[in-house]
Amino acid sequence: MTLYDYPDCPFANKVRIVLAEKDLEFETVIVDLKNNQQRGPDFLRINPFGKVPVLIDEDCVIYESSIIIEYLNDEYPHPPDLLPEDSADKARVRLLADFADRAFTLPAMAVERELAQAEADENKLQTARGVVGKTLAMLERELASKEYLAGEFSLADIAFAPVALQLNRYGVSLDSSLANVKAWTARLAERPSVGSVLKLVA
Ligand SMILES: N[C@@H](CCC(=O)N[C@@H](CS)C(=O)NCC(=O)O)C(=O)O
Repeated sequence: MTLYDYPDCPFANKVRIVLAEKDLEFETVIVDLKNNQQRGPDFLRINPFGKVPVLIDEDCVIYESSIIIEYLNDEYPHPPDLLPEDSADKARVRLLADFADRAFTLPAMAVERELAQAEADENKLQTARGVVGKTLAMLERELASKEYLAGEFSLADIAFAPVALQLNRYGVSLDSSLANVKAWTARLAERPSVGSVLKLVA
């Protein structure tokens, strides 16, 4: 198995956590995003969207991190199963995982992009951090009576973990109103899969 990756890409980190959970061996190919290797013809033949991560498993080429992690859970069903059994619960996990990509990881990356500018646009920063903040408040409510987002550890937790455990990178901190989120990030950090993949700075 080969993972086309880029260091600290939160989407690739979701995949690496699932690979670690499943104890799967893989090779890494680093795509040089800084020099636009993802826009070259060789990479676009692998992923027409020109983005990492991409997973190649024998003759199966998969891109989009949410599709890759579902594939890994299907193809390597040995424990842990990272999706619940019940269809409605499964749909809920998928909704949360999709929400993580759209309303947490993407705005967090927008913050990072802005911080990398010589002069950050304060309005853009505030807007993107505001979206991250609203999602943290939603997580706080979700986690009121649960250890993990779906009760048991699942793909939903994995989808949030790369940003949730590296909030300092985006200039966001967990204040006292986010006690459930704080306890959840501590639980996530204790998992060997998560701890081995993420540089834990939150
Ligand atoms: N929806 C994609 C997003 C992947 C993505 O945005 N990857 C970034 C790196 S973290 C990338 O490849 N950026 C290169 C570019 O957009 O040119 C997924 O979930 O896999």
